Amino acid sequence: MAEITKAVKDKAEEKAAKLADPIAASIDPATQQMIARAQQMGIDTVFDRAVQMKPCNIGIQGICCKNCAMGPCRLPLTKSISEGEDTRKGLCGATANTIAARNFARMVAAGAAAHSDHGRCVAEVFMSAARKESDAYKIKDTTKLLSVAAALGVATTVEVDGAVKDRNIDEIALEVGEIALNEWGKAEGELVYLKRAPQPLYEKWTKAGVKPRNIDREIVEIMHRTHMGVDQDYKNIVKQCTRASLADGWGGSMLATDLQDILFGTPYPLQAEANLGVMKQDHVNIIVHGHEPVLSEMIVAMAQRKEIIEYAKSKGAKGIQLGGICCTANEIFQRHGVPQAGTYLQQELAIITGACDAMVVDIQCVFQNLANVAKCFHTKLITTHPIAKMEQDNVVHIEFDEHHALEDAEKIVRLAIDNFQNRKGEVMIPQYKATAIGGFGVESIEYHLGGTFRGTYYTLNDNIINGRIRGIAGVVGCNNARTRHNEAHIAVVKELIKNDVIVLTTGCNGIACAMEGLLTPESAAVYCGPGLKEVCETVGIPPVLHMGSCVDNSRILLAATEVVKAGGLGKDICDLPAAGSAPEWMSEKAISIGQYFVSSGVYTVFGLHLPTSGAPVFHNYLSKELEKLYGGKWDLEADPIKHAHLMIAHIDKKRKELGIDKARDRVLMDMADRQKLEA
Ligand code: BF8
Repeated sequence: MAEITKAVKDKAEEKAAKLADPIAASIDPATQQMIARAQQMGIDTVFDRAVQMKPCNIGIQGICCKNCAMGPCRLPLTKSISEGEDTRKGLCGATANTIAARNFARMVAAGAAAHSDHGRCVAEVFMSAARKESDAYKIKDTTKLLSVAAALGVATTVEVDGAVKDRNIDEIALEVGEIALNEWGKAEGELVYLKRAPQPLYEKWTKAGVKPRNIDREIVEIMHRTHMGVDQDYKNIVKQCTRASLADGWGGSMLATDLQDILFGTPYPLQAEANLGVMKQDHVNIIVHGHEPVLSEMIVAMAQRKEIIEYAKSKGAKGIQLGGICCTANEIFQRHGVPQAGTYLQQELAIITGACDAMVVDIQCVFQNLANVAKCFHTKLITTHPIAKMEQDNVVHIEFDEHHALEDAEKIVRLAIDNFQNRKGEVMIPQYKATAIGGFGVESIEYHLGGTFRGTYYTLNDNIINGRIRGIAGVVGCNNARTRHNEAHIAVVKELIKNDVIVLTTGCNGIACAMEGLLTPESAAVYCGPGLKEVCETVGIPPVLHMGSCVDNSRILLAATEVVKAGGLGKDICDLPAAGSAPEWMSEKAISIGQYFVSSGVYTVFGLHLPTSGAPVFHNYLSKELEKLYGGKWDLEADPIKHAHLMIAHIDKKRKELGIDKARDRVLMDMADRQKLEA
């Protein structure tokens, strides 16, 4: 007995001694500094936990089935299996393909649910604004309202006595809200926004029978099909993955983006800063973390009020400094220029500065360990969403409701201010931050690269055709503690822009690029190939355009559609010299995004690994066969340089197919040239 106790103790001590090497854990000096500080203070972070706990080698390959109580059934892939006949099966007989496809489908369902439930919450707040039930939320961007109304089939004019007049804005807003909310559960038909896609893509979806009927139904159907003993054909399961993912990209996420823009303003380029160095020692620091701008917008508004700033000063602070983590950071950065304090993997580190007076969280990507870290400091950790609470007793729950949103925001901000004087111990804010320009979207790209005069994507297309811009890449997604923080994000993006590929970024890749200084026009001279550099310098844009949060990947779908419409680059998204990437993905949302990019015609490369590798036939279906249906396909490459070159090779292949593989400039001819031609 004594021996067992000793062994357990030794194991615990050995585990405790195993800490992350800060330099190996992140490329970012601010992150390295905070990991080291946490270790000195005896506080564990995700980086240490990643060293101490290895992932399950079977789960990582997608071949563990725990969908019934006869299992979990684990079907490890051995060398002999991959080379010979695959006879693996679970107790019920489920093959590795069925199991991996079911697991993959459940990831799509969870990801689509997360984005779409976020969208639903925004739609409900939108309705309450349209009904004028809330003082806090108003219809802010009427231009966007009118364009969304048109996309949803809502009339924007009325005929009165034979004359056509503009319809009342409030009436339009109400109808937009009703139609939008109906998209989650309508009994018949298909999602309205599918028709925003290029016609050939819409026809592919029709032919394949994958047009989503309503958002909720497709997610529920995945849960049904993957229940024990239902769908046992991986191809049929993938078909439902496509339906649910399209319900996310062209449904829940797109509605979230549109309605957020109407309520809070469509982003236009603005400047801010990024990284933990944005926190200020002599200010009340409030970190807003999560996803729904419904919450963060109110905190931003409240923190700017004169009486609130005075209150902060009365407590000895010089002011209030807001900062964002995760996609909330992207939301308030793109609309207000609020600094981005950090990526997903930096959430614990913001508290470890000792200067975080409150961390306010809502939904998604929030570590439960924040509560344990907050316990070591004075930080108030405040949950705000009814569906996302924490069990730890040091967490304060202030439930946010659109009917009293400003009161809730005031309570939260005052709590943070009151907490300023409770700071204990030394504050250490890493002195690293970078300037970043964000706020690009479908509308602002049209303005910058097309001009209001033309009002199209003409200039962008022209520069792709003449070869100055080789192609377009959407690089998006998370950080993952199983790989060095930000290393692959930055390496992939730098390799792409070096090769004249313009990058559209969202999510934590957007924050990583901001921290690296890639979101500035000046970075073009340092990192870009000559063609992209010339375009960026002429137009005054960064080579990496920040398009917002993860739900805003819908902006990338619409931007790609605008490029198709502008002409000269094929008839469908799959014809474009374009590719997608998620170098450090980790969340189920990323899988849903990947699937809707692929099903919209985009060649999409993920880093790290995919939960499909244990079922090679299923993996091949995703990485080869889907292209025949939709023009897009999955790929996997962990090495960031090879990853970028897979994308570039695809872009070059598309350029060749379009007949634009040889760079050609438009030639200005004088009379002598013309006479030569005529001769
Ligand atoms: O939705 S990129 S780590 S923050 S999941 Fe999460 Fe991934 Fe960051 Fe936003 Ni998106």
